Amino acid sequence: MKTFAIASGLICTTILCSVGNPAEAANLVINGGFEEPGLDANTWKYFGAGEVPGWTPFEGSTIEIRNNVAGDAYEGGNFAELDSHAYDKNADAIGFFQDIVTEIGKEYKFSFAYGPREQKRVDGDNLFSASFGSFNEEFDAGNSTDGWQLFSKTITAVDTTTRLQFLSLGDRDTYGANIDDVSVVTVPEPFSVLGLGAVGLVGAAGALRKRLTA
Ligand SMILES: [Ca+2]
Ligand SMILES: [Ca+2]
Ligand SMILES: [Ca+2]
Repeated sequence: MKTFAIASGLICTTILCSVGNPAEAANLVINGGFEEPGLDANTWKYFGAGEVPGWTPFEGSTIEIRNNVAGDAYEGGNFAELDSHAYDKNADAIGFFQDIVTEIGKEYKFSFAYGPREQKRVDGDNLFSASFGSFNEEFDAGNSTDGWQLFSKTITAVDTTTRLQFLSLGDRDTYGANIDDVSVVTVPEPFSVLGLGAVGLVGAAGALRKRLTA
């Protein structure tokens, strides 16, 4: 009876482990939390192309990164403000992107945290869009007193490179939504989950046999 309980525990642990850990899969987004470049506490700066690891501003845009100033980071010390600073107000798009290497037909969980700019000046300051591959959605990060919100969506890749992008919408007044903790992780396929479960069952059965024959 005790041996059976131990074996059952092994099975459950193995299955739970294989099902419950997708969040621990490697983040395919480089610098998803905007922790690079490092900033002194309570300071902010804006950056051009090639200055922020992983991220590229759209032509005419910059990438503004703030370290716990006009809002606290959701993760780490830094976050990005989409309606950045010192950009070309006539640019086609204000925002930034990152191209992710993906596998056609494979599922990916795309997630990020978003929040409103403190001291926002007009309604619509915190509007933005997020897209990843075929997914594209507009968001309103709310009012200046609202906190961080989390969003996640599973998408199936249709290309070997999938663009992840955030665009600032609404007034171009340098005040807009904040983004942090951007993540893209592979979703385990049902087959591999079952496969891992089967490995666990085989291992548990082996442990049970060993106990019974010892
Ligand atoms: Ca961060
Ligand atoms: Ca700004
Ligand atoms: Ca704005």
